[in-house]
Amino acid sequence: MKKQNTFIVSLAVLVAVIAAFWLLLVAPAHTGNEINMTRGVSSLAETHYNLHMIILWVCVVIGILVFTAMFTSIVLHRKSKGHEAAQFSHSTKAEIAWTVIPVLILVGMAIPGTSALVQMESPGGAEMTVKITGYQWKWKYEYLDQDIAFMSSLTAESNAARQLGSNIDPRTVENYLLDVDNPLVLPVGRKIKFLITADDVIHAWWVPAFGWKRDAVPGYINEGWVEINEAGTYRGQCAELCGMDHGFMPIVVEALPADEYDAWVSQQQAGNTAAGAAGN
Ligand SMILES: [Cu+2]
Repeated sequence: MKKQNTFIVSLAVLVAVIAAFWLLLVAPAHTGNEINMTRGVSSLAETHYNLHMIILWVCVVIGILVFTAMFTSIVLHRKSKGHEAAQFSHSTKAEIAWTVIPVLILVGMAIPGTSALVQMESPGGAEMTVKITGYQWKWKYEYLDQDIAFMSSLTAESNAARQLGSNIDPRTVENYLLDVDNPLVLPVGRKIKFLITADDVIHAWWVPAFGWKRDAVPGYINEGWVEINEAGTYRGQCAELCGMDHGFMPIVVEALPADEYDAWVSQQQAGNTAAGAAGN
């Protein structure tokens, strides 16, 4: 009988371990749906993902140990089998153990956590700086080293479809409410520093794939940085309730390989010069 009970507990633990592995690592490959946290595309997002995995596995191991002990006690040492509860009321050894062990675990988790925080707040060594200003309800991007500046607002298609009585089915609009007229164009593989502020109320600049968001506060300049690993289009939104049209100020970042980005910069600067000459 005892053997059978041990077998049941071992089986339950094994099933729990397999389920945890499957949900986290195997299921996404089969279903195409990430159950786990998404990986993002920047070096910071990678750091956050790795930190998340370390903490997650610490939690999984603790969970397995605690539940194994609990179910083993419930099943194997139950009263109906003649087991009696211990009568002691104090154990110095147990108290030391359940103080020291959690402290060691917390310190162990704080080390990679602190290093990630320091990395987040270290925009030094950036190769270029972009100033981002939030307005109700659009974004302004200024490339401080390249003399390029433009506004980025919701596309006309999304804007038309969102109006009451427009009779446009939003489902027919591609990237409805997530598309802008002028995306922020950035190079891949270069460290880019952001200076983030706002002109009217508090906004927040957030592109989930970059792994962070930052408030845009009038009168303050917040810093952030990104080093994008993969070319592509990344979307985000204002993440601070900033007013009536808060939901209509999306963010689109076009990440280009460095040479294509340089070509884009030259093209923009040529456009600026031409516009300047026409203005004169
Ligand atoms: Cu906003």
